[in-house]
Amino acid sequence: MCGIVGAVAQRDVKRILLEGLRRLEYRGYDSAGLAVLAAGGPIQRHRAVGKVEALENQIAEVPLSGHTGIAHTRWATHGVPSECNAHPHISRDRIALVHNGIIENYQALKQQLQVDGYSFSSDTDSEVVVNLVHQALDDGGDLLAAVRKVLGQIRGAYALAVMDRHAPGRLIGARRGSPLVVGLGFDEYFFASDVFALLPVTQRFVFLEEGDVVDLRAEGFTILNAAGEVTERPIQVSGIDPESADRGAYRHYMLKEIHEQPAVIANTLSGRLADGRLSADFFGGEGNAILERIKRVQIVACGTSYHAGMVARYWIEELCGLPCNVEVASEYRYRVRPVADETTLFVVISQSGETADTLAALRDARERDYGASLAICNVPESSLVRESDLVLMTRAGQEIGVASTKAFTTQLVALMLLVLALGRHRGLPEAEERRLAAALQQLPQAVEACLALEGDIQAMAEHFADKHHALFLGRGAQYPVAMEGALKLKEISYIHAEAYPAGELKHGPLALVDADMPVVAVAPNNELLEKLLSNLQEVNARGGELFVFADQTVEVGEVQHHLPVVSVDDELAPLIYTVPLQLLAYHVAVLKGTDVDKPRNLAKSVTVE
Ligand code: HGA
Repeated sequence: MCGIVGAVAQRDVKRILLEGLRRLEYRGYDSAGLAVLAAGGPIQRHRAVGKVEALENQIAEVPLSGHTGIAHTRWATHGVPSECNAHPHISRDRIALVHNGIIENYQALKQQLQVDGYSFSSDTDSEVVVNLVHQALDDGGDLLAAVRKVLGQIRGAYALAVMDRHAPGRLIGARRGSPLVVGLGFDEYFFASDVFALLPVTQRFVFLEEGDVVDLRAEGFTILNAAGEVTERPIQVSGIDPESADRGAYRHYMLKEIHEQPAVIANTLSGRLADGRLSADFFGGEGNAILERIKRVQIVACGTSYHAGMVARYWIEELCGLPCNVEVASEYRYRVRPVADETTLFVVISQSGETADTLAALRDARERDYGASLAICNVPESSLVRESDLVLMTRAGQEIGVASTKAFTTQLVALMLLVLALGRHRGLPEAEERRLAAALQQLPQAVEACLALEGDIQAMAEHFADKHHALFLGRGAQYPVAMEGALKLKEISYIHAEAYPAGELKHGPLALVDADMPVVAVAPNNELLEKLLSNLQEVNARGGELFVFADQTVEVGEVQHHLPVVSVDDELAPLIYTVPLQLLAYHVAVLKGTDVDKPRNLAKSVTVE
């Protein structure tokens, strides 16, 4: 959330900053701004409410250039989205700053700064930082020392970049709790919240660690670690294709990402199965030694990743016989005494690997007596990956749509691979492992078959466009699938949607059912089917309008809308039934005319808690 870009170069940096912002827009899009500096000149700042495009339009006609600059795309935490709350913030025409994160003690600092004569033009927490830097410089010393002093005064989470009118050709960056990378060009250096922002200008990156402060100049950069010592960090070359963010012929990234699922699922499986089983060196010797000791699994995640964890709980318990607990990260991290022991595997799941709550939960867990930590993640360079003992990459490719789709299904694939690995130590019969491995290999085709339902789902969506509420039902491992379907609908169509285990209907939600409450159900052909079908008849009997996605071999009885879904092994049905629900949410949102890829109030990569 909130995207930062900074550049120091021999050439004009305006275009670099704007392209970076466009690539970071998934992190926040309520307002955007940039400030550039040319030697001897004033700080030139422009800010606009709305998307990066609004900022581009604003500066299209303005003569604006500089060799040093910072830019920001905002997801507001403190203060409404408005031009005066947009970053960069400037203190007394001298210091400019962009910030991602939350300054928790900003109120006390603000009061003191006001007493000291500083005025504020925004409601943000960030503005205290820029004024503090100005004050520290006024007290004497140089920009780096001033920023370091201020970092000692603020509490909370930040990635920030600071520019001083009196120091053209220099930026100071710092990170604690929010991501920041350094991009290395030739005689030009950059900051950004992620590598994607900088791919058009460099493939070489340094990933900063917690507490790092960077002095960036056109000739090079210096990193000080949290202890203030000059530190070297490894340079990594990104293998990401700079064009991977292309939407192609698709109307929205979300639709493209839904259709990419067969390919990315195959990618996530690639090289991980051999001779019809999990490949022997899947986690390597050290990983296997860890898994051998595991007697319990604790999964922690947020949002869609949490739903993936909930599905995995059924698998881990049923196939491995291991107790498994799943918890939302923002809850887990503040539990006073979660029960940890060295036979428990602590699993964190996050698409970006920068999700603030999940990362904090991992850091907390590392202080406790867990046996080992495992990250399931889509971004190899992320903090989550770097800080976990074991890693399972999802290989979904860059996901731009804020509503997660391919990241979820590839997380489920990764989790099933984990189940097979755990199962090896837990007596999962070889024949079962082979059956599941074969089913995994069939998945891309099965997902293709679901995608072929799109025309029918598009027609179905018309029944939702004028509704205000919807219910989603599932049983067993399909309950989290129903939750994920409801979340997708909420996120992008703004229709209030709730998910229930179908058996819970009569304990309350049935009271809501009438002709204005569409009820969506997912019905694979398993031992819970008859129970589910009875629940659906309870809806029918009360005049509810049913939309059922059922295994193609199932006779669903009397329901108004029914689409047959390809048969797969029951364990993998959650993956398959997710796809029609994604398409349903997508087409409802398109009919409602919402901004599908950038739904209101949300942003991807939730780096604030
Ligand atoms: N607190 C700052 C930055 C918000 C942020 O990083 N969001 O992800 C603000 O509200 O402007």
